[in-house]
Amino acid sequence: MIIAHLSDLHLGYRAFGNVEQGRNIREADVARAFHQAIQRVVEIAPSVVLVAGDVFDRPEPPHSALVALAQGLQSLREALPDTPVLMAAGARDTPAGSADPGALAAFDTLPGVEAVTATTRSIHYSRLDLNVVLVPHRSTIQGPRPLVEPNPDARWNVLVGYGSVDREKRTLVSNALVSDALLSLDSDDWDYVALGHEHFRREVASGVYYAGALERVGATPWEEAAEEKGFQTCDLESGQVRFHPIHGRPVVSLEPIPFEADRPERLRERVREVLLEVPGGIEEKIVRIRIQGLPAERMDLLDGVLPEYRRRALHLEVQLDDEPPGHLSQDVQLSRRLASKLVERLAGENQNFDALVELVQDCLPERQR
Ligand SMILES: [Mn+2]
Repeated sequence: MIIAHLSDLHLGYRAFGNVEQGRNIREADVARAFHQAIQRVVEIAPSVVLVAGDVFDRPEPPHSALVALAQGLQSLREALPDTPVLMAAGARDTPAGSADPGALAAFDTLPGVEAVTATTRSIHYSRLDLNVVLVPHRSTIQGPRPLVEPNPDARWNVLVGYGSVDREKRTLVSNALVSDALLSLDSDDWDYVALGHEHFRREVASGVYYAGALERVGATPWEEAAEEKGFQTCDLESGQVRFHPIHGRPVVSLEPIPFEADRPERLRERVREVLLEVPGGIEEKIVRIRIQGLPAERMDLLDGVLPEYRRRALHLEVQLDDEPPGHLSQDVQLSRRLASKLVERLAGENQNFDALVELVQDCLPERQR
């Protein structure tokens, strides 16, 4: 029995302000990645399709995002009429007001679709001998703590959840750091755990996976430039997991160019060289160029060189790094100091801040090793 695991679709995501035929180009990219994924799912024909949160990019998605989701669900229904689609809401799908179910809840009314947005839901498919427990974001931030148990009568038990993982305790941690809602991810209990929230695909514990986002929808796409995006399938009988890449818009993060103060005119040349060296060109790509040691008031040195490349790329970001190569930048030192101060202060506060303390500690360079 094959299950498909998608997450972090972020339908309705918009960035960079490039518009084509009235539509934000990145929003169209994200919708295209979703439809590509749906086509691939149709070819694979799994027994069930799981979406582990952040279906939409924000709690009030644009209408175009609702249409994109409805079209995707319709394609699945037509091609795979017997395959249930099970979605658990992520933080992005969850409005702040607890009485507001969010747009995703409307899709819960469709036959063959479960869109779980408020409380944890357990669904048993006797035809498939499968039980799926879906834990939406809201059920982890509002008491009482969700009751999450496998069904002993089912051959297959699958958990779908949204949040961060505490690796030591093997538990799912809510992203609302004030709550201590935890649930066990013990692999003896579950045949597969499908998680959402992290945009990088990875196996966090045996049988516990983040499928990652379908496109580079984070605030810093550069950090995901080399990361493949897509979704995952698992054959529960053999335990074989497969990743299915989705080809979104290319993101290029270029090696930093050191500014030579004694030869300022060299900078334009270097910028041109670096941009021309991009394999396949920069056309229609999202590109970041970094320059080390260029004082912000000397940006005029780049006058005349950037517009041409800005026209060719979808987006060209110029980042000034004041870091001398090989040293810790001022910024890093500053965030390091901030992190230690936060830890000191929060340690004196009440226990609800444990998770926050942990998070800040994780940011400290000492923990990164
Ligand atoms: Mn997300």
